[in-house]
Amino acid sequence: MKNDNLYALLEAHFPRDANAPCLETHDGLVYSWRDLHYGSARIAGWLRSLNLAPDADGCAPRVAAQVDKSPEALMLYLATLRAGMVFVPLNTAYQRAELDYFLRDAAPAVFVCTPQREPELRPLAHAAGVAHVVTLGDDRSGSLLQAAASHADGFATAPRAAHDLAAILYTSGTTGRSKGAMLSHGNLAANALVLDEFWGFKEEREAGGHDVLLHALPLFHVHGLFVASHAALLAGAPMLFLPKFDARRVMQLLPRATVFMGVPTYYTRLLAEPGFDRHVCRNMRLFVSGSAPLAAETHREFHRRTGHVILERYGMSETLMLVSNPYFGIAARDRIAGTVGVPLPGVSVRVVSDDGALCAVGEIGHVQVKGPSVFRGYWRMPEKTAEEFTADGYFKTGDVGHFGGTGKPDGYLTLVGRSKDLIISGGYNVYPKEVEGYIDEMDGVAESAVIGLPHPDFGEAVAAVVVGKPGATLREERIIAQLKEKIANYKVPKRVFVVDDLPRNAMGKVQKNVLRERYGKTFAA
Ligand code: MLC
Repeated sequence: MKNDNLYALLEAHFPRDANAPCLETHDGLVYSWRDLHYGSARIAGWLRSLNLAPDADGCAPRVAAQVDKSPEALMLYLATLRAGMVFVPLNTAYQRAELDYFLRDAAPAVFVCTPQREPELRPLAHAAGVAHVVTLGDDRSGSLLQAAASHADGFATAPRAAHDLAAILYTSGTTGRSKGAMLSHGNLAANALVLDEFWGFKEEREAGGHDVLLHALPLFHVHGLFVASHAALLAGAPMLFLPKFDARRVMQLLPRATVFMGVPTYYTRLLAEPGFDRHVCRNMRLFVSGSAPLAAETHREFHRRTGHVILERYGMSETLMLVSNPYFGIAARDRIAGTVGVPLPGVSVRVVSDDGALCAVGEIGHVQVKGPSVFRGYWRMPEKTAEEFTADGYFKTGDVGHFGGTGKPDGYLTLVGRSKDLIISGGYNVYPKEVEGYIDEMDGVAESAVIGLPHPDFGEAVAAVVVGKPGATLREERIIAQLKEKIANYKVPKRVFVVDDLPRNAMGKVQKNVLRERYGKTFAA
């Protein structure tokens, strides 16, 4: 019987030569495909040896990880798939309160953290009910690999059905409470396969080409963990694996690569490097941008400097990739700056008005989607899940946009805004409500409004406008310092403005548009 475990699909695509390079690290270590396969087998063997039982509702045990990027971190993900368990990757920037919430909510049986944070996080995890806490450093240190070392190189990948859960990815919530998006083996496989074709990996492979992916994204979100890693694993393409994005390092390695994926900040930082030119990009076939809107100006400047047209695509944690500019036909007219492209094969995208009626071409409305990569719902939040789907099964993305429009082909989708109050900073989503909650509970604070302001590096940056209680003296540095202790650094406002009152409309609602206008030039280049 066919095994729909995602690992079985990936493994079937590994190159015949198991000694070929699969991962090369920043310090020159080379891992072969055999190393990846054996390494993940040993960790999977350890996971299985724990004899973990599924939950009462049949859900497989979760493995949560907050670890730095390394080949072993990728092995841990693959091992979790192989063992038939559910992977819960956590941003390394998350602080105690955030982790406490995720661990209680996902209720993992295993939590993997860095050796550095173990003294702080082990008690937190145990208090949250996690039975097994192990560590993994980015230099092959830690108790996870020690425990895995005695397990066999071989591991029979657990049989899984396509609808079985493979991963839970936390996305910040509009209400301030994060939600876990449940992705199945089938969701991940469908998306990986469609991108393999749509972005030319398959054709390249069949033509005897040799793709090399320069992987600079973090491993705890959809973009780096799924889109980029799956593309390379399915293509049998080696990855130049950087621990984090560093423009100079990327420039040094680009001549050895054929594919690069990043958030817009990566592209603006590369363009800021004087030596970044056609010569550096001479062997590249594809640059992909996503997770945040790519400025049309960056798109054009990149083309001018390198001769390459960035391929912008659109997706989210709940849906994986949905819409993409075309790969085939690489003329600038096919990849249109400011649009996210056309729906991927098998994905249905519609734009509807407030009352649910289909919008005409060029008319702005809510973007809704359906397809094989759309998630199964939010972890243990059936009401929230029901709210976010229409009666006919479309997921409400929260993005606002239109098809076609002036000078654009009818099938191309352009995003113009969001119906939810959301900031995207350097490719990370920040919900103002969550940050406001932390500010409002500080001593002396009466109320706050958190907004996104244009930022030359991060696209948008978080800022807060805060009103003090009568007699209280609030200081910007103090508020920022207090927030840094509580929430991930990318959510912390880069500026805090203390004011006497917030502008409100006739209904008493804070007018964030007025604040965005007032402070709009704060981060001007
Ligand atoms: C870091 N900082 C950020 C930030 N990243 N602040 C705002 N927004 C961000 N994204 C903080 C740092 O902690 C530091 O704070 C200060 O800003 C400057 O740090 P830096 O050294 O410049 O940051 P750096 O480490 O270089 O990180 C920036 C970055 C990184 C852009 C390289 O954020 C990044 O890799 N982003 C990619 C995010 C991503 O993978 N998104 C995909 C989501 S999946 P201080 O105060 O300590 O100085 C998804 C679905 C889809 O959305 O469709 O893809």
